Amino acid sequence: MSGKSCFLTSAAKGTQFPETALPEIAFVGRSNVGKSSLLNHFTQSKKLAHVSNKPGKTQLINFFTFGNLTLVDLPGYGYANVPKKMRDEWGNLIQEYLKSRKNLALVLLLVDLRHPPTKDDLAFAKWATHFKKPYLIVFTKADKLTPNQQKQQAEKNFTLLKEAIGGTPVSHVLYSIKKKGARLALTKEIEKILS
Ligand SMILES: Nc1nc2c(ncn2[C@@H]2O[C@H](COP(=O)(O)OP(=O)(O)OP(=O)(O)O)[C@@H](O)[C@H]2O)c(=O)[nH]1
Ligand SMILES: [Mg+2]
Repeated sequence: MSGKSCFLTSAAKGTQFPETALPEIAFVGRSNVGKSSLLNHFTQSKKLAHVSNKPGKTQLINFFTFGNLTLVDLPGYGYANVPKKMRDEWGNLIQEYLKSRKNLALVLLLVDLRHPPTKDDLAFAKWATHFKKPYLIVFTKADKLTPNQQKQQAEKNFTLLKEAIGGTPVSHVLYSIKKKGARLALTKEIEKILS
């Protein structure tokens, strides 16, 4: 998976979603899990999406073109001290997105490998099954654990997520923006699902 990447547009509501013909892959997960970082690393472009130490950096839906794909950076959920109104707006926007994008081919659900999935991760994983789109769990920040810990954590976290999802088939892959091999492993999984 390669090609030129460029920013397409930002959307705060459905009417601002761009009309595109390419297969689309969305990145979703709690705030600070590494969505924007993964997008940059995966497309090998350092400044495509904004990365921040401050959770909640990405508040809009951002669309990018990458080769013959559209990649979509969705705003993160579950950061602390968010007023209910904002949480509801987030839910409505994501719902509108997941419902309306005809070319949406895959949802990547990012979960921090180091910690058990949060209440919000589990709730989202379950909710996402309603939209009947293929999705893939990506465990991020793998470099922060030893190879042994990575294996153990991935098994534990994946079991919890699968329990939340019920019978919907889903697979998982590990990712780290510090490891070159991560891109290849994710590319292979994506190609399997899109083929
Ligand atoms: N060590 C390590 N740090 C990472 C990795 N991925 C992301 N980070 C760090 O995690 C922090 C958050 O990354 P972002 O990519 O901004 O996270 P996000 O999910 O886009 O956050 P929001 O836009 O707030 O939803 C940054 O400090 C990144 O450098 C990784 O694979 N390894
Ligand atoms: Mg972001």
